[in-house]
Amino acid sequence: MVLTIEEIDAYNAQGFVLVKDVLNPSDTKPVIDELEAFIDGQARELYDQGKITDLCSDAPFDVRYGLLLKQCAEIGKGMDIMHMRSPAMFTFLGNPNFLDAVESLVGPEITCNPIQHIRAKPPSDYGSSSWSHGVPWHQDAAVMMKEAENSNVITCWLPLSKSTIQRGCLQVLPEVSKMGYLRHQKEGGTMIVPDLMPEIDPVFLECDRGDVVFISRFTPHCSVPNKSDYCRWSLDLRYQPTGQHTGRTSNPDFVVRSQSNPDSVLTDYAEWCHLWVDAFENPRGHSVHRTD
Ligand SMILES: O=C(O)CCC(=O)C(=O)O
Repeated sequence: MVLTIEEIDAYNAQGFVLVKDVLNPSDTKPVIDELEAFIDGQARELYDQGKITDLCSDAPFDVRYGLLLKQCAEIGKGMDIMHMRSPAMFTFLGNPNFLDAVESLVGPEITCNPIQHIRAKPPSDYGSSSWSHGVPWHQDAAVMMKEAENSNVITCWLPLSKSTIQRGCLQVLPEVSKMGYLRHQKEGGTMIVPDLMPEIDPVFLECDRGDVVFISRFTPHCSVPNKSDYCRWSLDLRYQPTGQHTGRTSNPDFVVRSQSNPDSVLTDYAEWCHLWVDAFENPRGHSVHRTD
């Protein structure tokens, strides 16, 4: 779905835009099915090892992960895009419906930036899972090398289940992207130096599966712990014009759409897996956060 002129203008003015119903349920269903199968596999292994006693097989997608986490923190081990390297995820990264929206902000030559995550954000008092306690205020320009400061990397944040204030939805500071990069510190997790935090009221981006939040690399955003009984599931993916610096040279980027050179588009799933395995087995390049 292409964005309207109003949505593009809103993105340019505010540094973010929340677009409703970009995706159909059929766009994300294969990814959710894969996640459910992954969790089921992990749960069965932990059950066989005596580390959990209840498989919670009947619990829905936005409940089961939390119930399993309560029993064993190992449930989420390896659950991210680059480690799972699952076929439906690879297909989704090039989903034409989604890329039509991305093209509205990035142009027709599109590269998938390697900074990308699956986030399961379970109820924060159910145990420790990497994202359950939220993330501090930061700009995504700070999780990239400074060489990428001028790259038009756009964060696409997609809920796979309801994302509400109670579930710790994304918060953004509007219109701050115009200030460019703000200094970040390492203490407390990569975060904007507290004295430099603009005094602006945050916007809470409540949204649901099918919606997409587009955020500029200079838009401060954060999320707080999930206080509900449900798991907030999301993907955060990044896309950029082909040829610009990715800010993460240790990890593989690839072309997902090209008018000028259609043959450059990576459609080979095995090759995508190979690129990640090679990056892990033969480390090179840089993966640094831009903190003082
Ligand atoms: O999903 C969240 O809670 C935070 C996401 C985030 O910080 C990001 O995508 O850069």
